[in-house]
Amino acid sequence: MKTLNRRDFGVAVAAAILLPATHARADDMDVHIDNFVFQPAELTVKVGTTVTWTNRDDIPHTVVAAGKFRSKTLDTDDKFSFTFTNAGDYKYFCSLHPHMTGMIKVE
Ligand SMILES: [Cu+2]
Repeated sequence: MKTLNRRDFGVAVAAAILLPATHARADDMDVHIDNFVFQPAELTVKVGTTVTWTNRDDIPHTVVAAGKFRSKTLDTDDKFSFTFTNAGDYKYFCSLHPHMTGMIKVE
């Protein structure tokens, strides 16, 4: 029977510690607002994901999904985060520029 040497054991322990953290971080997604467009406009995520919108425009924007979430007015580089705890399609828009729309699909 093969025994783990000291180095293998260290790697196995490090992997066991690091993998869950890496996984949690991968679940967080970003949407940028650039030139009056949500990018990506459509995003598919798993339940429990936190999505963070960042306004990269010089113009204020908001992120609003009727009855679900509503950001304050985001100035340049302001962020808004929402954690999706239920599956479904979340259509959202900018209340200042209603032609700006996006969708988060949570599955
Ligand atoms: Cu806007």
